[in-house]
Amino acid sequence: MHDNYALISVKLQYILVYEDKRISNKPFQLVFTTSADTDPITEKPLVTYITNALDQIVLSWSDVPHAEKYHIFRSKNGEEHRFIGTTKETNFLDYEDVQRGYTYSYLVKATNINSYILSNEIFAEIEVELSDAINALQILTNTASSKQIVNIVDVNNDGKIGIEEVIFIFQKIAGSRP
Ligand SMILES: [Ca+2]
Repeated sequence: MHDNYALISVKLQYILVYEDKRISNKPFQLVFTTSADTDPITEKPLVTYITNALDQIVLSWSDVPHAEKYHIFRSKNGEEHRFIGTTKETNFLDYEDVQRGYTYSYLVKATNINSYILSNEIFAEIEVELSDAINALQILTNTASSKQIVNIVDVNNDGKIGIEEVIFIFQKIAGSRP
C-alpha cells in the first residue's frame, strides 16, 4: 500500500512538472517514505504540563517507542475534545485562545502507520488571581489604561468583561467554585 502511494505521487509530480514545461531543465525530486516504523505502539504517552508567564500551556510527554507523530486534542471547559495540532516532538505549546479561569483537558495520540494509542487525560488551568478581578473592575468602570489586557474566561460569552466575570473571579479565589 505504501509503495502504491509513492508511485501515484511520483506519477502525479511527473505530470504536473511536464505540463508546466519545466521538465527539460529541472529534474523533479522523488520522495520516498520507506523508513516508516510499522511496529505496533503499545505504550501510552504519559503527559504532564506547566504554565508559563505568558499564559501559555506547555505540554510534554514520554517518548513512545515506534511512534512517528503525536496528535494533540483539547477540550475547553468540558466541551468535546478537538484536534489542535501534530508534532514529531514530545512537547507542544498551546497558546491559542488560552484564558485564565478555564479548565482545559488534553489528550495526546501517539501514531504510526499501523497503530495508535491515546495518552492519559491531563487537566490544565491557569488560575485567576486577585489582580485579574481588579483589572476586570477597572475595565468595567472605565478606569483601566488602554494597555491593560485581561486574558480571563468570558463567563457568559458576550465578548466583553462584565460583572459576571468579576463575580466568577471572586468565587474562584474564594474557592466556592471548582
Ligand atoms: Ca462576559
